Amino acid sequence: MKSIDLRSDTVTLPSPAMREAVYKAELGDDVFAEDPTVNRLEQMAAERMGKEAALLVVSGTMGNVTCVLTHCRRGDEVILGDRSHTFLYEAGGVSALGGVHPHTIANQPDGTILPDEIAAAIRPDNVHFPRTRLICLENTHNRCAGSPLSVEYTNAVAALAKKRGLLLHLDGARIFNAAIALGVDAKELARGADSVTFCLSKGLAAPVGSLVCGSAEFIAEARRTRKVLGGGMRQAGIIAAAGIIALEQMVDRLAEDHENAKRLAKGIANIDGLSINVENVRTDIVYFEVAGDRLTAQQLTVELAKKGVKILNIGPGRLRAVTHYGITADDIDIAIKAIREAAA
Ligand code: TLP
Repeated sequence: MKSIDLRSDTVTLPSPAMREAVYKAELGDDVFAEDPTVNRLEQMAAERMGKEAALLVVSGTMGNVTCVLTHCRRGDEVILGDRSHTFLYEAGGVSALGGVHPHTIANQPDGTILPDEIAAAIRPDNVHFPRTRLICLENTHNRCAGSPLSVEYTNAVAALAKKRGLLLHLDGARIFNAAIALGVDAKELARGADSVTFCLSKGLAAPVGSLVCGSAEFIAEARRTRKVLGGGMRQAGIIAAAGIIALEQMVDRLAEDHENAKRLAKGIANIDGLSINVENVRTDIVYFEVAGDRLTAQQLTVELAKKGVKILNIGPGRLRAVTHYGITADDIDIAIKAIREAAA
């Protein structure tokens, strides 16, 4: 029985071209900035995001915490969505490691946080308050249906940040999914941000790594933060080699994942006992709910696992499936059939 693992796009395995590139990678000591493969990947990443420089980090979590700690001092405040990955799923790193105070604003169903609410959350200069320093956005927005945030929206928040003397960080873990869904260059989505992170190890299928991108001055400081976090790596070209292939070969194919996600969503919409908003599915992430009390999300995931299909129960009554490299349209049809049987 073939396992169809839809828990996340992080489960992707490296392509044959990546394995070959890893084998052949030219290496050096990256803490001395002497790994030619890392240097090349960082240059490519900066170029892709329209920034001066980039820094390879281990993970998206490390990228976000590196950026927040580089932008903020202890006691500063960051404004971010209440369903953002940085707030929900990064072990409280910005406060645990940086002493940075999170100020959450309700995420709208489309992943935005409203500019008026951001403006209202910015603290006046008063000895009682933390200093507002940074705004964070997430694109695509994982918990909000994998929604892509538009160029116009991002620019509006960037303009607000600039006007109020704040910085903007973009968690672009899946920024290429957003770019493909919107039909724009990823650069345009990153233009207004002072820093942006994107991940190699999600839909782009590399085994490890994320890139932090920004001005040369910011990246020099971020390099120091990365060192503090223990993230100065040595022959990291082993990681970067697969990352280069990810950028060269795996970006355009994300469109296929989006089509498969839509196919899955349409299939789920026809299954009794489940509810889904098909229109919300615009990238590779599919959320759906169990309707009524006949079946729990937990029962559904357990039954599905017996049929070789893995999805995530993210609780109460809510499930997530993510399409990715290695999952075909045929796999989606098999998964739909399994979900129908399990739901029955
Ligand atoms: N997301 C993972 C889990 O942690 C939930 C997933 O399976 O979706 N930003 C965003 C928007 C993310 O979705 C993730 C990972 C990260 C940052 C963190 O990346 P990693 O896992 O590389 O630390």
